[in-house]
Formats: sequence, C-alpha cells, structure tokens
Amino acid sequence: MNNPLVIYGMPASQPARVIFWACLLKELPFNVITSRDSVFYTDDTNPRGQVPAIVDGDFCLAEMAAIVCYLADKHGWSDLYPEDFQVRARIQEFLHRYHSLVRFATYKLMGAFVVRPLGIRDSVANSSGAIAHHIFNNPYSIMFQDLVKVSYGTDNPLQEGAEAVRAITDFLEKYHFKEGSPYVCNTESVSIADLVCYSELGQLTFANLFDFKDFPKTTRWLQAMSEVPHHEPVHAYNVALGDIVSVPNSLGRFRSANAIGFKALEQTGLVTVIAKD
Ligand SMILES: N[C@@H](CCC(=O)N[C@@H](CS)C(=O)NCC(=O)O)C(=O)O
Repeated sequence: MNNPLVIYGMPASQPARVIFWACLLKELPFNVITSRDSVFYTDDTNPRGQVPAIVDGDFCLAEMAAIVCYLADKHGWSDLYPEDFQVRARIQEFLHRYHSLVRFATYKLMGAFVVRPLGIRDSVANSSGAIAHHIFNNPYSIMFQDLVKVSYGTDNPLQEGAEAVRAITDFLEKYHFKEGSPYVCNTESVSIADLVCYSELGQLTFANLFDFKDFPKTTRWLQAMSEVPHHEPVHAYNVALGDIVSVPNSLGRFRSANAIGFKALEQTGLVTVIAKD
C-alpha cells in the first residue's frame, strides 16, 4: 500500500480542520503530525513554519487553499470542487477573499480569547510556553506575531471582534448566500468554500463568541454544515474547548481539547496521529 498522506496540523488550527474534514468526507486515510509537548509542530516541510502543510509521496505543499484544491484535483473530488468553470471560479473567489475577510474571525475575535490566556505576549522573553517560542523565534511568523499584538491592543476584544464578525457575515449574507442553495457558493452540495468558511465562523458558536441569530442565511447554513458527515470528529476540539468567554482559556484546557480532538480523529479509523518531540 502507498504511504498515506501526511498532514502537519492540529484540531485547534482552523485551516488544518478544513483539510481534515475534506479527507474524512472523501474517506482518504491520513497521518497527522503533531508535537508531544506543545501541540504545534512544524519542520522544513513548510519553510514558513505554519500549519497546515502536507507531504504526499515526495510532494510537499503548504497553504490550506492550495492543499485542498490539490487534493480535490488529484482525487477527483468534483462534488467538493465542481468542474464547471464558473462554479470553480466562484469557489476560487471565495478562497482568495477568505484571507482578507473570513479569516479575520480568528484574527480579530477567536485569537484574543485563545491566545491571551496562554500567556503569549509580545516576545519570547515576555511570554510563556513553547507556542510563544515558535511564534517569536520564527521571522516569518508575521501574522501571528501581529495577532498577539492585536489581541492586547483592545480593552474590549469581544466587542471589537464581534463588530468585525458582523461585517464579515453581513457581506456573506448580501453577496454570497443565495435563496436556493444553503451553501456559500450556491453549489448543489457542500463545497470546499463551505468547509473553509465554517472553520472560521463555526468555531465562534462553540466558543460562545458570537450569536448569528440576526443573520438568517448564515443560521440556515450553520445548521446545514452541522449535518455534513464527520462534523463531529472534526469539531471535537471545539466542543471540548467550549465557552471561552465565561471561563477563560488556559494552556491545560487548550492541550486537553486538542488531545480530545486528535482522539476523535483517530476514532474515525482513517487517521493515525504521530506525536513528535
Ligand atoms: N495562510 C495559511 C495560514 C495558516 C495559519 O494561519 N496557520 C497558523 C495555525 S492556525 C500557524 O501556523 N500559526 C503560526 C505562525 O504563523 O507562525 C493557510 O491558509 O494555510
């Protein structure tokens, strides 16, 4: 048997969850590499030091959107990534827009509530833990260094973050969701774009960070996504982490939620978790 696909990532990583979910939906077995101590593990596979990254035979690739399209193309997942040029273009539009729109659900809201209680401040010297070490010793970790700053840059991260999420969701309601299909790119069934969008917006409901009740199309979509196969193992981390507003996060809780997430992935029978030192 060929070596299975290798994914560097962890359940706490939004873009890693996209790859996990796509592979589980299509029943593609994979090994996932993590770190025994700090959850976060990378090596030269992704020279930028981020997760997710994959190794497929002798082919290494980083960037979630590139990875999921590559896998869909390679394995012919034409339900997740339809072949029609215009449908594909719409999905591509979403994937490009994600980086400067939907991804800000983490950057402006989730990040503050996950990162601040982990004791990550503005430098290795002022922080605790291996995750801080990873971020501040990596010159290419520009975005996460900034995410840490942003999370301290406001006295009211809940209100400021929620404003950003309201703007994101308002845009989706006006320009992405249509009347017929519940999915973000108006596809007949769930697409890559939905997995990507849910990795950012879905997490906010588990964490009690945002209530989408004023957004009917998004509410309908969240319900549809919760019924997509393998929703449960992919989000076992989010369930275990739970409400991080009422009870602030901690390193112990973050680690144990990840461990629960990994266990749930393994229980699908499609995933082997490899923890490295
Ligand atoms: N643009 C990348 C973003 C990946 C990303 O933000 N990964 C985070 C974990 S969720 C990470 O590795 N952060 C550490 C860092 O940037 O140094 C993608 O879509 O794959």
